[in-house]
Amino acid sequence: MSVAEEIRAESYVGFDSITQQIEHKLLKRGFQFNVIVVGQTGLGKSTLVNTIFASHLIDSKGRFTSDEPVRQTTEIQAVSHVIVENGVKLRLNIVDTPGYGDQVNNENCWDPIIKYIKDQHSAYLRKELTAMRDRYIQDTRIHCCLYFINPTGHALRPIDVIVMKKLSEVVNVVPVIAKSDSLTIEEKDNFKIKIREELVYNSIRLYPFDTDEDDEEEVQLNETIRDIIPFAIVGSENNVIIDGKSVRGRRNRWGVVNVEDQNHCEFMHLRNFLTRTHLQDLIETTAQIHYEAFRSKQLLALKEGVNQRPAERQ
Ligand SMILES: Nc1nc2c(ncn2[C@@H]2O[C@H](COP(=O)(O)OP(=O)(O)OP(=O)(O)O)[C@@H](O)[C@H]2O)c(=O)[nH]1
Ligand SMILES: [Mg+2]
Repeated sequence: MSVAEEIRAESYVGFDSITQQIEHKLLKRGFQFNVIVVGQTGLGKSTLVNTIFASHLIDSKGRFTSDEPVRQTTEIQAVSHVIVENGVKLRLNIVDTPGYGDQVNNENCWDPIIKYIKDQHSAYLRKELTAMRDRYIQDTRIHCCLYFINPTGHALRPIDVIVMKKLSEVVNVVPVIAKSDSLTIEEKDNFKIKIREELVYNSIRLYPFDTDEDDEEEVQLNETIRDIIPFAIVGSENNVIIDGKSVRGRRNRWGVVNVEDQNHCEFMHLRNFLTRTHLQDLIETTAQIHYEAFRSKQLLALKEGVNQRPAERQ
């Protein structure tokens, strides 16, 4: 050993193992990821939840093949599964919501959904503020909201604009074109452009947000995802046989849509986006942007309440 090497060996403190320590701790605890699906009735929200859980993420558990037809969802309902991959544990929670839009008066039909999202923030804040707070707080905050758009091929409906605007104030919103098997390739491409234009026109700020950090990798990643959003998806409750293999799909008179085939729809892009490329970022932005905004507003209101009370008494 040379002298220089000897000195290096002696002065080696070993703090570079911190990454392994963090990793070990995180892996043991696992990750919690919460998604909500929102949109007008009958656009395939419940079907997509089932499709996501069935698409190789999880095997043979839950209601993945059903003989019963899907029923209209009547209440906000969470479905949860733990996925383990190479020793990493992910608890995926998908919240299904009742669709709206079939009432004569659809005003404020989105209120229960906004309330649900805010309630999760409020529950988290309450746990954070208790004197004996847990070292690890169970996280039910919604990290991503999939917003279902009717595949009309024309434009967004006024109700979509209103609801997306409201939602984008409290959660990361990612729009998807529902039942995209009903659009031709050209119609789909034009519809995407139209939707993007309308979002800009109505100043609806959706995920991913521009960061001030100029991390080249992140900028690149967000650019590619912006080119795809809104994801044109297809969901299915049933398996079909293609080339002897059983896959999630929809059989029509003129052929079969394979949900997991990237030439047929963008379901796999959406799944990769959620579970591979943007999982951590969605969790982080929820905490740093949406929850932080909620938290500071609540704490400020609390402080004002305390300051006001003596004055009120006079
Ligand atoms: N063509 C086509 N039909 C679909 C697709 N996804 C779902 N469907 C069908 O659309 C109907 C409604 O699907 P649901 O999943 O119940 O819709 P929902 O959005 O949950 O409806 P609500 O619970 O009322 O809000 C069902 O008959 C599905 O089989 C799709 O991607 N393409
Ligand atoms: Mg439903």
